[in-house]
Amino acid sequence: MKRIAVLLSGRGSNFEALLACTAVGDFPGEIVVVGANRTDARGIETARQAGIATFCLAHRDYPQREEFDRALRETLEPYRPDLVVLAGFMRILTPGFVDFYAGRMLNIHPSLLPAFPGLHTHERALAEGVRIHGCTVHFVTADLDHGPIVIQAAVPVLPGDGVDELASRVLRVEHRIYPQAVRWFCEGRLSLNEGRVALAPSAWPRSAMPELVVPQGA
Ligand code: NHR
Ligand code: GAR
Repeated sequence: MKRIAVLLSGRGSNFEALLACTAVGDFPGEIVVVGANRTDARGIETARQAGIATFCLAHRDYPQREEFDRALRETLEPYRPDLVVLAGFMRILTPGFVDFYAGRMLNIHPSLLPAFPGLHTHERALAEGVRIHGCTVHFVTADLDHGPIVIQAAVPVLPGDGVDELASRVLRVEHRIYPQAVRWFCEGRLSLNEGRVALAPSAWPRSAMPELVVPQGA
């Protein structure tokens, strides 16, 4: 069982989607802690109600990014995470922090990278008039939003879309691909080779996958 730490800054719907997946059946990982850089993050309340350990470290209390990141790492380490999941986490992390969790930290970004790194991706996609938009799960590296890509999902941009319509269409596919990527990581199937992600085949023959086993009497 892999130990998962989630970092978020707000609503936490990606955390909720992951929680729903880890809570059922044979998921090979468990969320051991949820942390935020703001005390008012709604995702922290959700985690508390689910009985998960939480912490808030207000980045405003740390004048230097390095100090905040050191405190973040010191707070996370007692939970011995195998994987750090950024789920709507809004602070850029320093190279020291990123290197410490190299190969074991994932982010979901609301665009089809390498298009639209950074913030305000839906506004920028609409302004460019792209017909296809989406989201990307990638390993986090010091190069912001440029780490090795694990999985992407695309959605159409439809006539009449505003930021809210587009953001919610993207969010629905975020909730599907992020738990999938985390599952692959926890199954030990993701590897990094020259900056590219490889997915090893499942150890289970398809016919023996638990969800395909028909119970007696069904
Ligand atoms: N850190 C590193 N080193 N590398 C990445 O790829 C990271 C990262 C930290 C967060 C998420 C990312 C996204 O998916 C992420 C990826 C925040 C900003 C940002 O500009 C940019 C990208 C992402 C997250 N943050 C401002 C800052 O000064 C603060 C903005 C705010 O508080 O609203 O840190 O989009
Ligand atoms: C998601 O759309 C996520 O991709 C995006 O913020 C939203 C968080 O929603 N992430 C970023 O923009 C990172 N800079 P959630 O809190 O409901 O998961």
